[in-house]
Amino acid sequence: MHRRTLVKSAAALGLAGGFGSVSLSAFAQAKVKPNAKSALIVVDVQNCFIDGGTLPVKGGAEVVPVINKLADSFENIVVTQDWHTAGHASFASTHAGKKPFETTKLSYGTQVLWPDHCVQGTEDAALNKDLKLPTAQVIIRKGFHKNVDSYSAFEEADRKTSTGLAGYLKQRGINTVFVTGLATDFCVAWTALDARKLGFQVYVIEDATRAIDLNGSLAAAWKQMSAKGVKRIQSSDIVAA
Ligand code: VGL
Ligand code: ZN
Repeated sequence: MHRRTLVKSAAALGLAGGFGSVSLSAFAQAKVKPNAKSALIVVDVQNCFIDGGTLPVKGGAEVVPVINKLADSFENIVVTQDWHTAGHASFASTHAGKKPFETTKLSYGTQVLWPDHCVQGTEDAALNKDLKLPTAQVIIRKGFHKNVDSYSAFEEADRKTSTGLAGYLKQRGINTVFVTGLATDFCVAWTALDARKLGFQVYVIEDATRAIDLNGSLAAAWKQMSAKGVKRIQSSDIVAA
């Protein structure tokens, strides 16, 4: 770390001015410090994306304790839910002759087709019961227009329809988001990329995410995110392991 960065982070941590004895261990434990203008975004930690659900992400349950612990470091928490109609356009079963994980063309472009998942009001679409976020302030539901998917928490796949989240965050003075949840290469990545596009500082907390990894989608997502200035960090950068 360069000296100037070190001094700046020391100031940010409130350590400038004579607390020499605590400084080094404090750096090791908290390289990134969320503040009142930061929000934790918890993407789609729903039964559908966890073992026993309709579109399970490998290791999906493992993000839950990591996110629960991170929550203590945030004043602002946003939760999202994938919330599809029955017969949604993103479901393979809606398209004759199509199987899950194939693609089709919809009005807005290529759409990956998924197993039926996260149908509104079902237990499958509920937030995982082990997720403990009593201080979360808003739940954004997405993907509820039958003919349009929405991986991103900000904008639907037609690239026109807003979910309202950007306005909500901006009106509350939030300028930095930390994205976690499922899945790294779909809803997390699209949310992070849209947040950058909308002018937020963006961190993805890697060990608080798990991926679907369809045909190299995970590597592609990280490449795109890093090209757009999304910062890739670990939960240990924020809270002691
Ligand atoms: C997601 C595929 C379909 C996600 C949602 O949450 O990443 N992936 N719907
Ligand atoms: Zn979905």
